[in-house]
Amino acid sequence: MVRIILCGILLASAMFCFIASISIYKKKDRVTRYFSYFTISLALYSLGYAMELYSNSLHQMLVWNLVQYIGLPFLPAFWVMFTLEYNNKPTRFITKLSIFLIPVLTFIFRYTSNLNHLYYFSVQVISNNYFSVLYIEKGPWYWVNTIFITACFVVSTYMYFNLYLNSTGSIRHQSLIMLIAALPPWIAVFLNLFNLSPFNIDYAALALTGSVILLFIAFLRYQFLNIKPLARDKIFELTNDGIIVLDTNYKIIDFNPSAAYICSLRRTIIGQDVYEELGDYKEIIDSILNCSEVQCHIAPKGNYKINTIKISEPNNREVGYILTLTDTTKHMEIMEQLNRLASIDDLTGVFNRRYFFELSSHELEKAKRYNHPISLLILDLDFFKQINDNYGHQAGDAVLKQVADICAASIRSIDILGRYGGEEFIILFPETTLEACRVISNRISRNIAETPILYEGKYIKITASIGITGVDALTEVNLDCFLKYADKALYRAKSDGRNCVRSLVN
Ligand code: GH3
Ligand code: MG
Ligand code: MG
Repeated sequence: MVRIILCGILLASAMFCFIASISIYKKKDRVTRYFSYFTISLALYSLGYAMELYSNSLHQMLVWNLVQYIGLPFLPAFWVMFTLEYNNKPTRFITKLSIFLIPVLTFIFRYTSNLNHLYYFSVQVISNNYFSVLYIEKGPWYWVNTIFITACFVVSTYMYFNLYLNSTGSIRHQSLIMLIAALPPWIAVFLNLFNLSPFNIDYAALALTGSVILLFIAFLRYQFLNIKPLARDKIFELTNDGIIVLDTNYKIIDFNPSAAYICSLRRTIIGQDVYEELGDYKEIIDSILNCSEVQCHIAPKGNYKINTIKISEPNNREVGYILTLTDTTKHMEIMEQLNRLASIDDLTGVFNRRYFFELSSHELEKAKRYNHPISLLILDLDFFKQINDNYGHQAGDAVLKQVADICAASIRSIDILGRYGGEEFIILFPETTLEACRVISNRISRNIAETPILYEGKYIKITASIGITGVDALTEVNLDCFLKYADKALYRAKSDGRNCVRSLVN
């Protein structure tokens, strides 16, 4: 009875291994292929061993023993190859050859054992209450093979242990399962080595089937033997982007170290509601609710772009959400710097013409919408060409800078100052009537005339002519018209002898 049960288990194992091997062989990657070869070798080994135990005569037993040895010698080699591939350590042809050298010789020596007695020295049948088993006097190559098997399992177990120690997250979980799967063969090796096996039976086939079942389940559940999920996990662990995974009930399933850093998360929040745990980050919640991209500042870490995307299965069934947090602090700083550079006149530090027009159009729109007064000034330095001619171009530059500073110091923060042309400046005064503008313009004119500019030990005197225009309430939004009037007023100031302010009403 015990014999039938044991043979039945072994046959069932063989059957399982055959089916497992065939079902995973379709996958093209090398890891799966080696696992498949390992499994088919184990199937042959289990089948041969089951039938050997079931046989009664020495002849029958030896025939089935030969069937075992179609698979058995290659098991450790396929196991090592599988482990190497799983650990992403591809082997060269010469390494493969040396790994398979001993198995091939074991196969040959087993099949020629009667002639050279290298593998089995002698074989006889012994019986206990339950079984007839082969009693083998081992030949020298048997020990070589035993050492080889042990070495293969030591190397594999070591590699899984190493992977387990050096990995994090789900790679660590996976490598733990691989480590556990590498352990059952040790029990068999141990029992065989010290002749401790109950009923003198070799339990290796059963132990290895245990490993295969574990690996096969892992394979089905996690696509275990595929390098892709491992690579994806690595990216998840190492990327600077924060990633938070939610299920459809908005419970936190997982997050990576970057997300932990950005939002100061602890592992204890896994399984908790995201609204409770991240409720303080209003923008993050907005992004989740609308499945959209938002910008937010997370103090003191910086500025982040937050995006939520749905995860769906191939049949479009929604299974959760991925929240990504991308650091945009540097990007924003550079953009700000670029904007500033694009809007400022290098020499004088005031707005350039293009940016002045952009801001001014906006202000004119506002003035029209709220029916508010607004005024404009154009300032042209008098006889500036002579400054260049008398003191040099660089002196002229220094004068332009100084005049820009005087203008800037004479106006309010809401006024917009720009460089209109070579030695012309322009100022838009929101919320300012023409009369108020005239007062400010006179002050600016006076300040320029009364502030001689020191350049290389010499004082340079300069005056400006100013044309202004303005309205108490804007009816028509037209910057061009405004400019035309101010320009005409300026022309009048020039023809009235310069160093004065003239106005023209719109
Ligand atoms: P007016 O009183 O009629 O305005 O006489 P003006 O000499 O100021 O007028 P004009 O337009 O003839 O000369 C302007 C001069 O400004 C000519 C040009 O060389 C000088 N200029 C324009 N841009 C710059 C600049 O960036 N730096 C310097 N140093 N000079 C400049
Ligand atoms: Mg000019
Ligand atoms: Mg001039």
